[in-house]
Amino acid sequence: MSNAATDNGQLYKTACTLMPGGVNSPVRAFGSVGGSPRFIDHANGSTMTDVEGNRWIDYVCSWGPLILGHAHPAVVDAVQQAAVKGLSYGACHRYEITLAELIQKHMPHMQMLRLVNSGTEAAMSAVRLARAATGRSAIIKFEGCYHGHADSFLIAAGSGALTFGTPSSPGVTEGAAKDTLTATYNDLASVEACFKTQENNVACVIVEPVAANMGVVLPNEGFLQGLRKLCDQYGALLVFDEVITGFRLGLGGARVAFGVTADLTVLGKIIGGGMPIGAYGGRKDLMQQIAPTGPVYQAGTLSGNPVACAAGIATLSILENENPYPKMQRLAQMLSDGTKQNLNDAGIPAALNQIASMMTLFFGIESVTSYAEVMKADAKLYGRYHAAMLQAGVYLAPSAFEAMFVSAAHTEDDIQKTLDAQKNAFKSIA
Ligand code: HOZ
Repeated sequence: MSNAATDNGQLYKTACTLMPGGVNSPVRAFGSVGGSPRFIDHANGSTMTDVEGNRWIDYVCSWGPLILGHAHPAVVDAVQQAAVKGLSYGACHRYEITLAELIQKHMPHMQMLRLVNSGTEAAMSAVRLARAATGRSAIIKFEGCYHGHADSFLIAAGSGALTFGTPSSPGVTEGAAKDTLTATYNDLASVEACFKTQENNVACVIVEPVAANMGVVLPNEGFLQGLRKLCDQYGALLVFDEVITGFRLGLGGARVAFGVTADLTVLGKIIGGGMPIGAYGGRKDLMQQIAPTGPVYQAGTLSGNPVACAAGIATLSILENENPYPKMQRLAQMLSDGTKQNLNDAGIPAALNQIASMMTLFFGIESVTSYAEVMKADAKLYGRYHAAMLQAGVYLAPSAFEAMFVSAAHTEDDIQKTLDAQKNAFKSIA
């Protein structure tokens, strides 16, 4: 049977006959960095091992959910215990209440929330609610920000859409495109200009408080506060997409990190501890407009799945009880300081954007605070760097426009090994 193959090349060949590009999500393909994807056999702590026995220190961490590392024993145990009690009920259960309470404890502005199956679903539902609540149809999003693959977000989108050169995807209707206004991240004047084009018709501004899908780009001082003000001035809702930043910047997310409170917040990734999940929530008066208390329809067979909730509860409980944030911050700092030193030694110009345990290295440019600067980064050089690091036992995102994550399972030894590998990688690409 082909799926018993222990050869990456053979598996990729078979996968390509079955799935577009051999993958189930474009960002997993190695097209933009050269080469072909590795097929993972197992993963544990900070490492992943492929079917050929190659082992890597992993900084993708499943694109963010694995803040505790791969297969954390307490999370696996919680999943096993939940699974034997039933994989899905399509009915109410206690796990969903416990998870909602845990989220709300740290994000009290999510006065009510709804659990769904992915970040895409959560973002698309939050925007539907914003439109219904305001009676307006347009939304403002930012170039290079990614909110999942619903039609209205695939305009100037980040992540795989940017990596593979289709930031505005075919298949999105003119109507959907017309209702999505795009502004420039960190540029409040561009947001105000969008508001002015459709003065009384903007339902919401949706933003990643720290952009992380065009690589990590930090909000300038006052940017998020400025968005809050503009939304209030023009009667629009502010939606924070915290699918990546939620429980990554700290337990309280962007509200605590930046002191700005959104009307609606979108979560995913970490709150499911590696199982499929998403959530959206916010002001009670808004959330009560969701069916069945209100007329705004949104539903899901597997929403609030008990096994996913159990993984999320275990993950958030560990984050709360063990507080690994200072450790992750220290390791991320060690990685970022060491990387800057290595870049300097190799004479490679680059910008390194870091916040908490997430970062992105942009080659060929000194500083990156905007989408325009992201687009000036040397993605080809990143491809060569990626290949050299993969060869040396470090698994980085196969795209120049993604975040790299340090988890609580990474160790000082992992970081030192990474920096040693990087020294040689930089020499080979300089
Ligand atoms: N936000 C993730 C990457 N930036 C999405 C992962 C995916 O598209 O598979």
